[in-house]
Amino acid sequence: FLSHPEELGVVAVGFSGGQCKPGVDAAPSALIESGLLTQLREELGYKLHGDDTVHLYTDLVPKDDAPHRNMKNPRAVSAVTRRIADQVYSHAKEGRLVLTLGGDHSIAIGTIGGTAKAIRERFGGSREMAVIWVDAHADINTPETSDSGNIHGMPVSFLTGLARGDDEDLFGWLRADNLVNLKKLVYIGLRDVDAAEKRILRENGIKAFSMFDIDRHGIGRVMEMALGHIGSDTPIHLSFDVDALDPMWAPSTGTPVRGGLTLREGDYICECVHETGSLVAVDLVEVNPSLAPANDIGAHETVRADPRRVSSEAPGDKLSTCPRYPAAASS
Ligand code: Z70
Ligand code: MN
Ligand code: MN
Ligand code: MN
Repeated sequence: FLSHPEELGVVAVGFSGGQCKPGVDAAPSALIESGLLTQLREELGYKLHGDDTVHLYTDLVPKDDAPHRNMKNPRAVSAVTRRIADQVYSHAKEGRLVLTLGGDHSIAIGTIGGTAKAIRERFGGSREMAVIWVDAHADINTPETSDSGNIHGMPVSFLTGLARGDDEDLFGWLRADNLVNLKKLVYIGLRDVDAAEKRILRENGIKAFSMFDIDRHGIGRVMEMALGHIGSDTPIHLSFDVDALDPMWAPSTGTPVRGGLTLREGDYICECVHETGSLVAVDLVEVNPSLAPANDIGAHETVRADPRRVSSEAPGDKLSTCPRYPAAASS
């Protein structure tokens, strides 16, 4: 599905407004400083497109951004994801593989919204894109079911039309061509799913492979089943939340959950998806270098960080303890 498989559109998103813990906005710089793009260019031979800047989107963050339908920073997240959708769309429309470095997982509203639209335009509405969502969490709360109000726990509901925006600047910009069919969504790695989310998964018959399934069948069989569900000849957007990995391998993330994927299982998922030849976009999100040990370890090295040194002092998720986004601009 790529007209230029050797070309990579890179979007670096320094945005953390979808949740309450500062630091996830520093991930793209940390990943880039640790040599990720150089590796892609020099070792894997990709030709990289896109401006070399990490986008902070501070110009898009409104002064007043009161909670709306229980969502925190709703206008900021809406405006930023709308811009990201344009950036990702313009790469995907050219037939490039798109790599987005987050940022928290709310940014997937933009990345997937952007690729879904580009794929529909390039191949027609009958070739519907699939999404493989690798995560400890389902991120499918609606604003109404969410306990935290953090939008990084809601992107899938907006992307599948389970939640609808209202005003243009409150996710109303999402159109039918930005959305993903619930039947083309597959989860891998789930182990921390809210009760309301479980109901949503069940009632909509959404395909999900939890850690239980990986233990039972092994990652090889799970990938066969996941790709079988999607079907061949279907473009795939891989949205990879680093917290899918066990904190032993990826401690530098806002919500580490024990009992996760090994590094090798995580690698295997990515390798299998790449091997299909149908991969059109990848997100790497929720890396939070500030939650790594306080030495000069890069996000690139997160997988090697000592799990015993994960910070437990990050602010909680209650509305009252969530600093206004962005933390720096409010003073
Ligand atoms: C919870 C919520 C979440 C990541 C936490 C948690 C969601 N279901 N996602 N950390 N990456 O707040 O909706
Ligand atoms: Mn080419
Ligand atoms: Mn997530
Ligand atoms: Mn997660």
